[in-house]
Amino acid sequence: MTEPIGLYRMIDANANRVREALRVLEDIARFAFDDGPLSRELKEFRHEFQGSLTGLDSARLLAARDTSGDVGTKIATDREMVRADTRAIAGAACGRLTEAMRSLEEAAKGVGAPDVSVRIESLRYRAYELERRVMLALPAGKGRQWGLCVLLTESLCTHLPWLEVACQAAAAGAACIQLREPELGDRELLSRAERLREALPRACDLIVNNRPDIAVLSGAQGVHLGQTDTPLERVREVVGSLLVGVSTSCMEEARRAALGGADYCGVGPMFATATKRKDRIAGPEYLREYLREPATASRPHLAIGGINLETIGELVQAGCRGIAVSSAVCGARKPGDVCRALMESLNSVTEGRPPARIP
Ligand code: TZP
Repeated sequence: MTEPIGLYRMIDANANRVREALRVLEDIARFAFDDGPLSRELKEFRHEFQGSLTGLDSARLLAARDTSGDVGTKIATDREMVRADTRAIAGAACGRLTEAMRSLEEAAKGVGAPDVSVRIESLRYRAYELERRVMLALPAGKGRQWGLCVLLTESLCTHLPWLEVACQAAAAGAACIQLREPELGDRELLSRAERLREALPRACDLIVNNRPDIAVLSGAQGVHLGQTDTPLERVREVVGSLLVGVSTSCMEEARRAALGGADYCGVGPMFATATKRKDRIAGPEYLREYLREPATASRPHLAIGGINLETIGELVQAGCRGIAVSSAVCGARKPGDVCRALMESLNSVTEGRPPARIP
């Protein structure tokens, strides 16, 4: 029996769709969000998908291709032409990916390739999981999901000058430095923020704690607010499109921050810490809640409070993608080494490696 050429066209077209959708997602993870582990995972998935087609006659697939005769190339909906932001592009690519896999699965059965169909089906289930990971990793606001943010406080820098700590952390890959000096006079704070912005690589964002004015004046990327600081909506009036992050310790605060347009949320305290006295420890369960609820999960997070190489494992297990760390980095003899080890732990689950060992 000769299989209908239409099924080969379906397979060819949908295989192309899958590859294209994966390429779009990979490029977003790589170029828009500098997310190495995620872009690697997507690349590996693309290669695996290619392998799953083994058994299909590739010459026959190519012979069946007829792009100019495809009646569908002229049909476009208005919605296809509008993508509000990078996240919307990723969402559309995820949808295309799983739908194309389903169509491919059916067509493969029709050309007598049930083994290909079974392989695609199991990859499709993984694609749903991948979609979840991608959409959680991509921020809803304009902020990106930082891996490591170092809270820089001079009094905690016991071995090296504060600027040296910041530069070593950034060189090791910290994506953000938050200048946190509640005791410092305005002039000195502004001067430090300016020195930091000058010294840090462009890839490393600078956030000023609780001082929208200093953030704007110094050319920082944003400001971080606590629950008792000036309200987010009022700070927006001053900082415009700069990033605004908000500390949260429960879902009610997190939902309010998300609704108010926070670009990221501090989520904590995860563990007891001497750096900031807190009456209540929110704990990793709060991070799990934050990541379960789409309205908050789609916003970048920074787990905070008592995070070090011993405690980070539990957060990674909870799905943590970003951490804010102060004493473990500022007080280290080699801040760069600690940053690298923390980031290695953070990425260990997605890369399938065990968490980094404590040096
Ligand atoms: N907010 C909640 S815990 C904390 C802040 C600012 C301190 C985090 O510092 P450390 O030393 O990493 O525990």
